[in-house]
Amino acid sequence: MSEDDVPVSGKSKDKLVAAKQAWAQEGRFLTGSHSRNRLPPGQHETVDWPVLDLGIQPNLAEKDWSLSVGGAVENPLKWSWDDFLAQPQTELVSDIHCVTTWSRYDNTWNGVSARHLLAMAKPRASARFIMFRSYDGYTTNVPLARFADDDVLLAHSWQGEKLTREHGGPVRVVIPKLYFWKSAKWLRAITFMDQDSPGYWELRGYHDEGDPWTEQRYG
Ligand SMILES: Nc1nc2c(c(=O)[nH]1)N[C@H]1C(S)=C(S)[C@@H](COP(=O)(O)O)O[C@H]1N2
Ligand SMILES: [Mo]
Repeated sequence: MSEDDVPVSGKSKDKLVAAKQAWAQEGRFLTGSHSRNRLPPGQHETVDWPVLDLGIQPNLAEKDWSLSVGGAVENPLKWSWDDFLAQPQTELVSDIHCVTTWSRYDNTWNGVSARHLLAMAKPRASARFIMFRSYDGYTTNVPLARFADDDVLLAHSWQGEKLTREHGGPVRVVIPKLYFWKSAKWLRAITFMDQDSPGYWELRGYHDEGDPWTEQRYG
């Protein structure tokens, strides 16, 4: 009996091999709480939530906060805190992937979906990119298609509590499918643009798009 003469053969053996290969790729049956392919390459899971910013943490009372939406849109907006809370509210759960290699699973966010903001502001057909501007002077750019994803929101709460000042309260952006530097804290304005333009980290060697799944860390 040769090595190849195992009890399964032909088509059924091929199927078994294909299935086992797929399990390996998705980390099936791992005893950890998450399958391996939940973690992008080069990342590790953390349970705490690190704080990363430029060292300025604006201290904004809700009454002093507003969001301006302009540029290539049919309907420019300016929302006060009360206006923001009067928009339809949404809850989304997602993972954070920071370019400094930590990932944090299962963050519950509450706020206003990007889809709703787009429906209200009505970007012109020419709009392809957006720039976020924050109260600390930070900026970051994303393709409009990334902002239009169904898991993107402007969040005021995390795990059922108001966002703290250090994590970007009153309102921050959350774009789960990009590295977390794209998720602007202390959001002040959103500008729709026909042409791309780099933000703070994009001007300093970081990738223009920042997809963690293809390790778009540096530009
Ligand atoms: N306004 C503003 N937003 C920002 C930053 C910043 O310095 N200013 N840092 C970015 C970076 S590099 C990361 S990793 C995340 C960190 O968010 P956290 O401090 O809530 O973890 O915010 C992003 N958004
Ligand atoms: Mo970051």
